[in-house]
This record gives sequence, C-alpha cells and structure tokens, in this order.
Amino acid sequence: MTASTVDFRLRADETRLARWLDEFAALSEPDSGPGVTRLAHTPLERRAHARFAEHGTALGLTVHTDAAGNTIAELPGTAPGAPALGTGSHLDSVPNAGAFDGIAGVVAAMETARLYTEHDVRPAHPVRFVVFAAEEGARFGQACTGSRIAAGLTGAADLDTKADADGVTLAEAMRSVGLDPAGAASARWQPADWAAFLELHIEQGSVLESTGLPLGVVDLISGSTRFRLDLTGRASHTGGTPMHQRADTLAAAAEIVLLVESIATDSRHHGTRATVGRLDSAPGSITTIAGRAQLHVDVRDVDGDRQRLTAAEIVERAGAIAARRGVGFSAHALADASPVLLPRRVTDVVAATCAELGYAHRVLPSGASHDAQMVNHVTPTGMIFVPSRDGVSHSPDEWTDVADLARGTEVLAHSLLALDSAFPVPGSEDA
Ligand code: HGY
Ligand code: MN
Ligand code: MN
Repeated sequence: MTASTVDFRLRADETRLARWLDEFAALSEPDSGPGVTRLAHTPLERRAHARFAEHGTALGLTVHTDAAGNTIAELPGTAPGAPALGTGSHLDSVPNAGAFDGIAGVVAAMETARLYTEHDVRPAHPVRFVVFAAEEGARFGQACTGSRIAAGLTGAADLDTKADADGVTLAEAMRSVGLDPAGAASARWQPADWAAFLELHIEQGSVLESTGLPLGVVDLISGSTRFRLDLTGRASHTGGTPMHQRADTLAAAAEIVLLVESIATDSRHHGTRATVGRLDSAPGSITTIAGRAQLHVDVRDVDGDRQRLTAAEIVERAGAIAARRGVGFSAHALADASPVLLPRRVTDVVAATCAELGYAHRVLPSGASHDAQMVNHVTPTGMIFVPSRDGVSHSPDEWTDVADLARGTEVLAHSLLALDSAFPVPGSEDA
C-alpha cells in the first residue's frame, strides 16, 4: 500500500531511538573528558555522517555527501519533478557536549525515514533527510557553516578567512576530511528544488519543562553576533611591579566580562543574552602579570538591531576600559547571523499536527541558533522543540527523555505528511 496520507499513527520506536543516541554519543574524541566532543570538520564528524548514510542506504534511499560535507538521503516522491520536503539537523558538537544537541534531530529524521519506508508511506514530494556539517561555532567561531553554504550565505572564499585556535582554516579542515571547499557553490540549494523544511531539536532552555509541556513550535530563532577582543599589556614581575605601574590585561578582561553582563541585564536589554564564554591569557604564570588576553564574546537577541547595537556598545565601552588601564585593544568580528521569523504557513501546520495527535504544545522563540535559521533563506522552514531537563545544554548534563524524543518524532513524521498535503505539487489541480 503506498499512501501519501496515513490513517494510523506513525509511532517512533523508543528502543531504536535510544540505541542510535548511544551510538552517536560513543563517537567522541578519546581522552577529551566528560561528555561528547566531536568537533566540526574532524574525522569523527565524518564517521557520524557515515553512520547516518549507512542507515539511509539500508532503507533504500539515495544518499550523497556534497562538497560542504552535508549528507542527504532522499526518499523519492510519487509526483514527478516535485520539490522536496526536508528534515534534519547536525552531528558535530561543542567540546564536552551532551548527547542530544543536533543528534536528536538527526535520530528523529532517521526514525521518520524508517517509519515511511517500513509502512510504505510515499508522499507526493520527495523527502530529503539531511545532516548538516559544522553547525557548531565552537571551533571556527562561525556557526552553521554547512547550512550557510547550502543557503548561499557562505562561499568558497569565506572558508579561508575563518580559523580555529591552532590557525587551521575552515577550508584546510574541510580538505583534511576529504571535502571540497573550492566546490562550495555546488553544494548550494536552489529554492525551486525545495517545498519546506523541518528541524527537530532539543530546546536548550527550560520553558517547556517549566510549563510542563512536551512540545514546542518555534516562531523565531535568535540572531548572534560574535567577536574577539584582544588586549595587549605588559607582562611583568608580580612582586617587583607596583600596582600603579601595571598594564594588567587580565584585570582589564575581568572588568570587561562584568561590563558585558551588566549591559545584557540593564533595562534596555530584556531579550538580549551576551556572554564571554572564553578568556585566554598569557603567559599564564602565577608570578607574571598577564601581558596578553583574548575574550570571545557572543551576543544573542531576538531583535537584530538591538543585537548589533549591543555588540557595538560592548566594543566601545571595552575599548574605554582598556584605554583607562593603559592596555592595547582591538576587536575582531567572528560571525554574524540575523534573527529569523519562521513562516506561519509551516509553523501552523506543525501546531495543527500537534493538536491532531492530541499533544499540548506552545509557541516559543529559540535562544540558540540552528541550521533551520539558514535553511529558511532557501525554503519555508519550521522547528519542533522537545524538552531539555533543567534547561541545560552544551554540557555533559544535557538530557532529553527518549519518550519526549519519540513524541517529537511522531509530530515530525506526521507534520511532513501534512506539509505534503498542504503544499501543492506541480501539475496537480491545486498547484
Ligand atoms: O551556538 C548555538 O546557538 C548553536 O548551538 N550552534
Ligand atoms: Mn549547539
Ligand atoms: Mn544544535
């Protein structure tokens, strides 16, 4: 029986979901400490993609990996030439991450592909199950590089301009794992090839848990502006140098860290989240005043203007602190992405599907950035959130109950079918 709509529930298998989550969690850098460490454009990320590709191939899907490192498994549709529906997320992680960020959406996509093939569900639109490469900005500063390339927001030239802490550029890292940064243009998605996209992700916040709701439908994804502040002072003896003759970069950095927090918590910034998540200093000796310091700043907001104004204010006021302390100062842009409002024509379908399945949900913004933010530049996109325990993420303590993930997978599988019906295919009478 080939059905494009189903009159039965596509129930996700919790045991299978849990097994896949464990499989991916095991792909972590040896001796990297607690949690999962599988950084962007490393052999481990490629091994995770290979495991996903293996699953797609076993289901009889057509699988390929593009020049950007995005892996796509396609279930053909019944309508010739119809644009595709898509779902997926990412498999790279931040250092010492949890086992659900990105992985939950990939595992949900894998289970959806299994449910469709096992029940011979064949939508009119082809369905592409996608794993994006290099979603996390932890290594290169810029987030969502794979989906940015797909959306045409990052081109081959950009890949030589971003480097990690060891000076390895995105392009070099991509080549080191067999990808083709020079061929980035070939990995660009064309709007005409797509009808809509959904990403399932853990909330990475505590709204769903605190309101006792099992599902979130995302209406807005926060933007992010990231930059590095370099401070140059004077390394000197901590005993021989009087307090009034110092150019202490760590003391200046400490004042700037608190400045960032004070700006983000003042009355103007009720939707802003600004953080110094990384502070490096040198020479790092207990008996030497720090002569150099680097701060990595991350500004997130649901309001793009306020996001950029906050970043500019931080740079200006941090520069004044450095000047007052006789410390050299420079600011370096790392990445910038605008907030994205997700289209009602997709989010309403997801919300209606939750209701049809008898699941309570709420509409909420995402504080974290996501591949969906970039894909929305190509095709109408939606996001489904499942709860995060204690709102914790980017930590080994990250946790999502597999029952919540199974429920989200069910909503994903049925929402794609609802989109298949809601979005006409070329040649149909309602096209
Ligand atoms: O940084 C983020 O918001 C996401 O986890 N890449
Ligand atoms: Mn993340
Ligand atoms: Mn993520």
